[in-house]
Amino acid sequence: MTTTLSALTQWVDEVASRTQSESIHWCTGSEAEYQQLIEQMTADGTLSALNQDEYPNCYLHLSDPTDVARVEHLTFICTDDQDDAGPNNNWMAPAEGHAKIDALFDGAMRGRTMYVIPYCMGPIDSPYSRCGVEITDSAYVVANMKLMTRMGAKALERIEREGKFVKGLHSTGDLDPERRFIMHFPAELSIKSIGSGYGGNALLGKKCHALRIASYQARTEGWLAEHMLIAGLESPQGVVHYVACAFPSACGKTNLAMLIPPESHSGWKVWTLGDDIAWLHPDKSGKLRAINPESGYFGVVPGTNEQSNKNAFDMIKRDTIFTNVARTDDNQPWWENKGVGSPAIDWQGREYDAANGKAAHPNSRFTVKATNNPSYSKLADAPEGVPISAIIFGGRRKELAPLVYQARDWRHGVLVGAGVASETTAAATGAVGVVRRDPMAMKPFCGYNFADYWAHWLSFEATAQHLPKIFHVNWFRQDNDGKFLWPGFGENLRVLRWIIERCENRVGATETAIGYLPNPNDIDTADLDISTATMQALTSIDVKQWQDEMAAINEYLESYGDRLPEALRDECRRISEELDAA
Ligand code: OXD
Ligand code: MN
Repeated sequence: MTTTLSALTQWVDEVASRTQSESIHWCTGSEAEYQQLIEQMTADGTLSALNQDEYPNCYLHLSDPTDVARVEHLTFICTDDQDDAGPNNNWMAPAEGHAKIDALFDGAMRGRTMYVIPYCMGPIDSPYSRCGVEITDSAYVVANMKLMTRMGAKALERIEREGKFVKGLHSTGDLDPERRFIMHFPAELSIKSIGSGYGGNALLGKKCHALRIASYQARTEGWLAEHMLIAGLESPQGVVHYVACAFPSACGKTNLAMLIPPESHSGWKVWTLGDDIAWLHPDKSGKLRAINPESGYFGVVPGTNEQSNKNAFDMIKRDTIFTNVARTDDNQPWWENKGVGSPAIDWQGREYDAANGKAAHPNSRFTVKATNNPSYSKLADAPEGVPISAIIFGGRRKELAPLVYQARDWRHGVLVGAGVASETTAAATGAVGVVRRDPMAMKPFCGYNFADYWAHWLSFEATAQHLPKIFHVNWFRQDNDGKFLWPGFGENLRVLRWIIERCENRVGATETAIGYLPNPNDIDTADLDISTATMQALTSIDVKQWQDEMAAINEYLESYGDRLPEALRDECRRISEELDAA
């Protein structure tokens, strides 16, 4: 397979000559190709087969121990004007960025095969989808891209038809963290990544294309590329509402997207459309419609068990690539809080010894096709996407943020999103558990200046008539002893029900300075072991704490200077004044 598109041939030739690759493989995306890659990687030690009786078609990859998460400090947005990248991004001038990274690509693929992966982000025939081509020297990346995207011949046909595609160049290089960079050139629709073979650093369709480059494209084209799960909530009466939820990395998006209704909610169903990324487009009728650009999940493994996420637990029992988990003595994958089995070999391939720390890396992952999910929604393949009733922001906050509240309107909702903060997790390198601002859960992923991004969000008020209602949730409130106040997981459906009822104007709420809070009795807690006092605590605000929070949000927003939309400044002032008056 080659291509009739001369821009693509020319780029492939240029890369081959710079990187000195030994051979070129054009990926067809066929099952046979996938199996051949798996065989090749099990033969050369990149993968090892797991227990095929218990985990058919499952394999394990152990990455370099210095290459286990996204590297935000080595991720750059290269725009002519530094202000276009904004204080939320590391910046380099495009010429400097190219020069720096091209020098690392010189000869980087000597002796290696260069894979050309045409892919489509989104249903292959959707007008909302966008295509790209990733060139990589990693067979592991090819296999993951096969699971995560619509990859191969059909995508190439679309690329040839459209003539436009995002160029993603990747090499694992020598894995030296000193020679590792992830660079984005939004104006050129191009990405260059070297020195890592891990997740979002290397599977360029995901964070690099579907969020950083896409958010930039979406701004000029009038849509939104967001770090959001998409799920359909079906009531016993058969009414389905679709919600899009933005939570920072490793805050339970996958669990929520695959939620299993608790026994008390028989008749309810949750359908998964996506667990990480949503592209939202206003349609002709003024509604926002969502597609999931991905076709698979790259999910955090530790903590996945029969109770927390049975759908995922079952889904990853076959056809899954595991990265950096431990193994039992009969070669089954193992991770902390799996609930069964015990580790024999840790994620670094050593005999398990508790003195060495966790058996599975906290950011160990599964890669699996979305169609393996028992709650997979066929509408995930619908070219027109699904209409979104509610946008839900959230974060991991021990205190302050109530279980749920609703923004007054779109403009206030944009402020609620801009003010999202969360405790950091193992999904990125760096300290864990520190509260940081993560507006719209997009801090690591917005491809341009946040101030312009908020202005873009605000602009929808003028163009779309039936915008979703906006909410904020927090499943992670703790008491003074560090005990979670809310049971979480499947029980979160109770909160989602309140959200739907609000969307249908079927339930009242208490108006406060920060938005509409549920009357505690309106959240159904039947069969839950939760006291009235706890529900009161979860559905009320501490005015003093919120005054401090608004001051902190204001200070954060002001750090964006003159580009900060005046509407956000006004919203902030309004809320602070109302808190002062309360
Ligand atoms: C992810 C992340 O891998 O957000 O989805 O880090
Ligand atoms: Mn994510």
